Amino acid sequence: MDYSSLWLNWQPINEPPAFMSGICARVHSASGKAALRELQEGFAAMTGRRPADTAAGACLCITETDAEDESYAFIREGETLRLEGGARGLVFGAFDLLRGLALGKREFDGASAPRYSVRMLDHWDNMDGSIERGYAGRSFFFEDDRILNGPRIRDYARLLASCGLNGCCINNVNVKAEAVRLLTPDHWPALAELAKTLAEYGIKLWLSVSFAAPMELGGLDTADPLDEAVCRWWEETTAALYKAVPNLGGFLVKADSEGRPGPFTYGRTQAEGANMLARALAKQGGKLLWRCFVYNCTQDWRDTKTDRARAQCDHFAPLDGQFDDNVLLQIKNGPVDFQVREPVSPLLGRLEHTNSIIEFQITQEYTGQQKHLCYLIPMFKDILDFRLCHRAENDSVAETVSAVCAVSNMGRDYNWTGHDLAGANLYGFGRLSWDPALSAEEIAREFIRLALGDDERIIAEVLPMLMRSREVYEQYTAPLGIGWMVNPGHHYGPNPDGYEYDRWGTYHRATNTAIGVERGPNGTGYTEQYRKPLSDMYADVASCPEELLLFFHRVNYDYVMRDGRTLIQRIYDDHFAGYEAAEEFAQSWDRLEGLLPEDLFSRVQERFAEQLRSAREWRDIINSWFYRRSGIPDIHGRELY
Ligand code: GCV
Repeated sequence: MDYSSLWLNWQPINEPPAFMSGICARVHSASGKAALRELQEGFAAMTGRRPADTAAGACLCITETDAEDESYAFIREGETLRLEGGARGLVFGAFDLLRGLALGKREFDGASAPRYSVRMLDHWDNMDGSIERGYAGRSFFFEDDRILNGPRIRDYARLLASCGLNGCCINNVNVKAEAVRLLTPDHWPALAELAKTLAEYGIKLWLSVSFAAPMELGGLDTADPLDEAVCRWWEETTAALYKAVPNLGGFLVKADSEGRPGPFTYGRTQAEGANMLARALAKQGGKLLWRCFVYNCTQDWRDTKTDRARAQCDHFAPLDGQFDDNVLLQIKNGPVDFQVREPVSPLLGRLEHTNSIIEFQITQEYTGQQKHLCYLIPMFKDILDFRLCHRAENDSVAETVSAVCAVSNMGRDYNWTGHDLAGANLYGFGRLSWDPALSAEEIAREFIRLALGDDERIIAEVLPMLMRSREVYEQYTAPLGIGWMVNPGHHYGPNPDGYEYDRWGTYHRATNTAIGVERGPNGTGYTEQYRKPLSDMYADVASCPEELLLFFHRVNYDYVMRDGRTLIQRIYDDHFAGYEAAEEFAQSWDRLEGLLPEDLFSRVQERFAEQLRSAREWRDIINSWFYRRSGIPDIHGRELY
């Protein structure tokens, strides 16, 4: 096989329970049969014996019910275990059972259902096979403007289902070139085949579409959402598409964002644009995911009134309640763009009557591009647990959103995710999407044991590394929520002024005495977009969480932090400490030589070497840049250039 099986690499287990000796199956659908096949093959790998096809004696009985949802239940009957669920439920249940067995669990009982009904990966794949912000090789969905299918797609579906996901949007939200034509019958037979492969494992196919498609494909001279011919074109196209590809989840749209077409061109609101498409989809039982990443990306750096962080709330909060039920507003976890540290998007707490889907990014665009180790699940947990204060209780992000998605980190590389340990982000996102109450550490431990090896020595090295990795990455890159400071375009490596004189609205506005944008009531007023008491907490520099100090406030370099250090000293200290921690990671990994497959060991070893090189570069460039700006030396006399 020319790709790894990640966490689906079942190994022999100790003391297999009696029910593993046989399987009695009452399944009829393709998904029910897929679940059965997974169990047969999984049991065989774990016990060394193919389970008997039997109803007698201790066995596993799987029964497919008519339930449409994704829930399943384990019921114990003496030495026999029953697994019951609808077609899709059985798939998730089968993987849950296999995972449990592989992790040493022997007793199975009770029901399980996912927290969200939409749990998906967004791929930014282009039909020429390239991937926008892809760090794991080319697309496995597309090549040469064609749709691919086959064993790798089937294994992709298995991977998604086995960690709890149930959907994927296969093409880039920047819908260009051939991808516009996914809405033409030319591509539907291949889409239908792909949808079928995915559906076997309970995965729904979604498509990104261009808001201007009626003009690009339909020969109309407008894409105005209130134009009758435009509405008709979408309705007819959507109906025909669903006829050809019945299992479609719906559409994902990036409109009026970074040059993409949208309703603003016609003086229409985001709600008018979204509802028009949603109505075409509603007739087919489809949903519309409408992205809120709408901001002015041509801001002049001299314009200090416009604040990109405010944009999404400014555009969407006033429209709360105006979106149809099958619209989910897709909101990035932070107000700007997937930086290593951002506050939670205030828009999440401003929608009382509108469905929302939170968008995470597991492709590591700004977090080391799968060359650096950065386990993102602790950060996702913090975000999901964050209380938005829009109601007295049940006000966490996890309890507020109706769905979750993440920008995929997968590609055609042998290990799927570029860095072998980046598989933990994929696995972890899936596990959280099913059950946001799981802890980041539990998930990391599972991933290590399933994907790397069930050996205490491996866990002892890798677990602390994963758990610290985000904080370490944060320490040696842009400090305390200021963000950016990366090379423009590809976004890898340090460049403190890289975006400063550009048009993207991501300024730090550093002078020789201070840095940061003031976002309190006397500044851009961004803090006011939060509910109280959050708005007050963020507005006051004294109560603002220090890790976000430079996101919210403009601060002098000699500002004294809570522990008595100056801001500048904190920046120097973090950068030296972050680099040292990266060194420890590389040494820790080296101790695993001989305990892991040689190819995996050396692939990751190479990544750590690059992480170290890059961390050193970050440390030196950031520290020296702050030193030259401020003229303040390091109190410990370490080398600044
Ligand atoms: C798909 C950032 C990325 C873009 C991405 C955009 C988005 O700006 O750099 O590559 O485009 O976000 O989320 O739409």
